[in-house]
Amino acid sequence: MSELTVLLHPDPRLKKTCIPVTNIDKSIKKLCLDMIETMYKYSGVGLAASQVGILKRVVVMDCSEEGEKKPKVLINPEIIWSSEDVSLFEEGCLSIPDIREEIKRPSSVRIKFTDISGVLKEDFFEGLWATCIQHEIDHLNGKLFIDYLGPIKRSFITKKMKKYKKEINKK
Ligand code: GNR
Ligand code: NI
Repeated sequence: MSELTVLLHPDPRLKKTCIPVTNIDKSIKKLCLDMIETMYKYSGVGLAASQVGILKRVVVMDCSEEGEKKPKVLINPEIIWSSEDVSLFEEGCLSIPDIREEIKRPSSVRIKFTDISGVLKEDFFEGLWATCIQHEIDHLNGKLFIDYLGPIKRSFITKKMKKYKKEINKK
């Protein structure tokens, strides 16, 4: 397995709509394993393929208790139902390190997706799992959690990130 590089905002690839996976071949399976490794390495609870520069509709997630390790692979995930009630969660993103903001989203969702064996499945998510899958599907559609914030807050974060990227490029 190999660890992948996580793209940092702002990056044009994080704004792109990812394309559906039509064939789960060896390269997709390797991508999933590498994404799981990368997610754990950076202590994330989810990762979308666009965050590692691959513009395909692939998501990995693990919101289980620490030490449990129950990674999920979701290919072409789609929300087929979302609850009327919403909840406020403090979100973070591996592509926007050290920024945390409260975002309002439906509390629970039903998802349709293809698993790593190519089987079409449905699953119900609530709590952090529900927040996370919505955050990841947004990534596949070129949307970041900061896009839910007002323009002033968002441009402040983008400015801070540009500065941060300049700093780490100097090292
Ligand atoms: O690690 C992550 N934590 C998190 C916390 C609240 C809501 C969403 C997330 S996803 C994030 C990892 C990430 O950037 N996934 O795209
Ligand atoms: Ni993210």
